[in-house]
Amino acid sequence: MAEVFANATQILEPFRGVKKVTIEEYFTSGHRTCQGCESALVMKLMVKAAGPRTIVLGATGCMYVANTTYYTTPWVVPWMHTQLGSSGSAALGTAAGLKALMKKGKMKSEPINVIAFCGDGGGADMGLGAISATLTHKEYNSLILMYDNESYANTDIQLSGSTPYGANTTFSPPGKVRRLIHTRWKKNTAAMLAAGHTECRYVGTVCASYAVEMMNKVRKALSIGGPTFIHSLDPCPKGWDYDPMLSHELGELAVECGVFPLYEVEDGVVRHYGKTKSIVEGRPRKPVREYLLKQGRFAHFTEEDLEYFQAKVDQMWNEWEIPGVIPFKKAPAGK
Ligand SMILES: Cc1ncc(C[n+]2csc(CCOP(=O)(O)OP(=O)(O)O)c2C)c(N)n1
Ligand code: SF4
Ligand SMILES: [Mg+2]
Repeated sequence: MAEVFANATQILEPFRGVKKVTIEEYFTSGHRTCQGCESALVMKLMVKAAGPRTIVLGATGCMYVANTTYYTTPWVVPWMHTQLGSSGSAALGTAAGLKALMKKGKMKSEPINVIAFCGDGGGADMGLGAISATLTHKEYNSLILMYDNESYANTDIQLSGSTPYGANTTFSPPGKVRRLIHTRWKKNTAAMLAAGHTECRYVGTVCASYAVEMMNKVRKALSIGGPTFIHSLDPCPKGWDYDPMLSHELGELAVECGVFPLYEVEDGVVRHYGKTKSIVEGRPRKPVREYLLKQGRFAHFTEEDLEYFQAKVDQMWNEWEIPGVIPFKKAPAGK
């Protein structure tokens, strides 16, 4: 009788420094993403961290379209496209399918990583419900990675729930009568998913500018068991309108200015990482203007807009219950 597939995951120890990172690549040449595309780097690091016994499922978006030109693909591991809002369903269905096949003895019983990625449009907006459902099914191991380039980039940079306040997109072009068309604050997606799914064992935020940390979070998410979620902030030269050589620097600045905090929530415990941790411990944040004014999508910002943006970011660090993560506060006693 076939061995019954339990909830075993691969043992993926963290890479202890850049020199220990494995050299094999599972996302190679054969894609046609823009020069300086940070999301392509995220794909490469994500699957390098996961290793060869991995299935990758990808929702519609730049990382599907630009990576699957007819007759060519950069994916070395098995890869499948799924509908724009379906990264959650694809992750859960694939994990459940593998488990059933192994249980019936129709395939060898072994831990196989299941990773489903989605963009911010596919994850923070359209696919949020399916991701939420998947994060409650603790008997199936999978990782959903949301690569956040802060727009519906593939269809020419429409604004999403992840687009920053005031940014110029094809749906929010600044005009003479109204300078700012997009005046909603960006969703706090990772923390929302962590707070709302108390049995999900791992939620983390990453940025490929901090590559080893990013890969180690992927390895932890795949090893811990059950469904997990990672939110990656990805500078996008086309949508953010900057010189492609600045991608790495902009990722660093997003963290150093406190716009994008790096943290994880593991079994209900929040841990800040790297420069975010230093900020929590008192290191001054860089002014957000250093980050915003390097990007053409904020070129119309006035001093007043920059001050508003700075004040909102200050609030995250000075007033939130858990800095940069959880905004709720308890009402004072008796109120
Ligand atoms: C249901 C559905 N609506 C619209 C589209 C058209 N569409 C394809 S890719 C895309 C943008 C997706 O944005 P995001 O998830 O942020 O990924 P990105 O393109 O930014 O990588 C859209 C709207 C689609 N494929 N399916
Ligand atoms: S539009 Fe942005 S996310 Fe899409 S391929 Fe170009 S750089 Fe990458
Ligand atoms: Mg996007």
